[in-house]
Amino acid sequence: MYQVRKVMTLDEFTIQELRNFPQATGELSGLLRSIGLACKRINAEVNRAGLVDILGALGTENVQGEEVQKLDDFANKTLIDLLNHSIYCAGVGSEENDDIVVFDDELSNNSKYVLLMDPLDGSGNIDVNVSIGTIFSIFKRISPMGQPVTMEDFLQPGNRMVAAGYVIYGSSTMLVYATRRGVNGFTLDPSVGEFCLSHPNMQCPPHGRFYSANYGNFGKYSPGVQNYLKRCETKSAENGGPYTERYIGSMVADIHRNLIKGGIFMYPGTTDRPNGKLRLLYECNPLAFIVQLAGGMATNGVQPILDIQPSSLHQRMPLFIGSRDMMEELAECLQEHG
Ligand code: AHM
Repeated sequence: MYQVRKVMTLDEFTIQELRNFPQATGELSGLLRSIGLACKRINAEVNRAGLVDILGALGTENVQGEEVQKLDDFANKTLIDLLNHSIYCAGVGSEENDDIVVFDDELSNNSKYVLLMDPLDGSGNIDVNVSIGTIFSIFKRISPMGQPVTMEDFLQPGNRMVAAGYVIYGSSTMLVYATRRGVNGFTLDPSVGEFCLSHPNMQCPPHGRFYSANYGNFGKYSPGVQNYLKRCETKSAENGGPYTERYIGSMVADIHRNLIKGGIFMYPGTTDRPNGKLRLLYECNPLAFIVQLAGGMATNGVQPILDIQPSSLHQRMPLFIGSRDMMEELAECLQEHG
C-alpha cells in the first residue's frame, strides 16, 4: 500500500517548540515565518538568475521594459518589506544599508526583537551558478519598549543572541536555524513551497577533514595561519592523509559543508586587511552561534567570536570556524607563532 511519509514543516516545528514554553508569546516563531517567506521569494528570484541574458541584465531593463533589480538589492528589499509588515520586528541592520533601518510605528516599537542580516552572501557567485546564502541573527532589544530601537540594540555581543540562521540556495534550498535548544535544518520542498525538517539536531563532527581558505592570500597571512595551512597540507589526500582543501568563496556554502561533514573555514586578517573581510555582526556572529551550538568552535584567532563587543554596524573581523579538533590545532599554531 502507498504510504505518505509524514514530514514536519517549519511552521509545525515552531508550533511544537512553542508547546514546550507555555510562557512564550510566539513572536520569535512569527519572525521566523516572515524570514522563511522572504527567503522563498528570494529563492524564486535566485532560480531565475540564469535567465537574465534572456530577460534582461541585472540593473538594466528586461524585455517588458521593467527594471531588473540586482539580486542583492532584491533580497534586501524583500526581507525589509516583509519584516516591516510583520509585527514581530522593531528594526533591521543589513549589509546593504549604511545605517540601521528603524520600523518606527506603534506595533514595531512594541516588538522586542531586532534582526541583523546579510541578505545575499557570496553574491559574486550569482553569475556563475554557485551556491549563495542569506544569513541572519536575532537579538532582544535592550532599549525600552514602546520607543524606536537604537544602535545599542544592534551592537550587542553574539553571546546575547536569541537565534540565528542561514538559507543556502544550492542544489536544494535549505534553511538552517539555531536557538539555544539546538540546530535544525529544513529543506525547501518546491512542489508545496514548504521548508520541511530534513536535518534534525545537527551536530558538527569533532574531527573534520575539509579545510577552507583563500590560498591566493597565503603570502599575506600571519606565520601562525601559514603554519596551520602547511600542517593541513601535510595531512592532505595528496600525502596520503585524510584532509582535503575546499574553498567555494561563498561562506554559507563552505561552512554548511563543514558543519555537515566536519572541517574548518577561515578568513584571516591579511597584511593589507588586518581585520579580514567578513563582517562581525551579520556574517561571523550568526555562523559562530550556529556552529557553536552544533558542537564546533568559532574565534577571531584570539577570542571566541561570540564574546566580542561590537563597536560598529559594519565592523570586519577575522574568522576561524569549524570542527573542535581542527580549531584546537589551529589555536596551538597561532599561539606557537605569536
Ligand atoms: P560578499 O559579502 O561580497 O558576498 O563577500 C563575502 C564572501 C564570503 O561569502 C566568502 O567566504 C568570501 O567573501 C570570499 O572572499 P574572497 O573572494 O576574498 O576569498
